[in-house]
Amino acid sequence: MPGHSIITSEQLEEFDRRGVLRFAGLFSVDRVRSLREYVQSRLARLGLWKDGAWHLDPAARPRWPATGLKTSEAIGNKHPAVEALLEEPALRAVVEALLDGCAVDRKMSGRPQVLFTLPNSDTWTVPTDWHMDSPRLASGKQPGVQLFAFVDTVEPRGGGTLVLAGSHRLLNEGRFIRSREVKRLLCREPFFRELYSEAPPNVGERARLLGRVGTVGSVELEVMELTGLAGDAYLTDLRVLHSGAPNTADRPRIMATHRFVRADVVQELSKGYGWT
Ligand SMILES: O=C(O)CCC(=O)C(=O)O
Repeated sequence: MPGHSIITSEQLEEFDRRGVLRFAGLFSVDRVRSLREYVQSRLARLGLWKDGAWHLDPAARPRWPATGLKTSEAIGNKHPAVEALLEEPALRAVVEALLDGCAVDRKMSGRPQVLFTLPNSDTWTVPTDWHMDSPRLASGKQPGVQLFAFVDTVEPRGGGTLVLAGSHRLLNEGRFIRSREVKRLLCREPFFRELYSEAPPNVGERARLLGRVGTVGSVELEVMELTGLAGDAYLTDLRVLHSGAPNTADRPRIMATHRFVRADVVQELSKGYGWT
């Protein structure tokens, strides 16, 4: 199968089982630097980046869950440096392997998006707004994969996305299920009641949920934080539950995401959403 040589059979097995795979240095230094410089140039207009350093006014610091800026307006994604992420040969090969050679529907997949969070909290927590970016399909097919790329270093508690490894294997029960129904169904399980629940009232106490492992039926789950160096990336199954997280670091979190939707599920997705 073309592209498979970039991924070992152990990695493919891990992706099937956990729905999450890490790729250190997936992107070339130059490609990531171009994107980082584009983001910095946009933020320079707002006075947040100047003379090669961040200038963040503590008095104007947003408070989690606010991220500080409307990223689509302040940064945007209609720029060659953002779109160029998709041209990375190693990324293309990895996606092809994870989709078992299936074509990607470019229209449904849209453009990559920058994920940006200003420092916005002193206290780190595991949030409650777990969601996924694709429904469960009646056919049980994997709808695609999602890229989470590091445009700059993201350290632990520095705003990296949280993912629930293994969650893509839940609720594949032969019917179309949207994200909000997934939440209702999963809350029957003690593991998920705690993950989705606002209790305990002190949000800082929820930090202990990071690394939490559990099982639902035969499915093993683990709460993970995505962290890495510029150029590193994770690929996740599009059904994996994930959440934004507070940024307790002293610099912004800059990542990028892209959803690769399989061409062979577009009809089923459209029908399920009532678009056709
Ligand atoms: O890391 C984040 O800000 C969350 C990203 C997210 O939920 C998504 O891209 O679907």
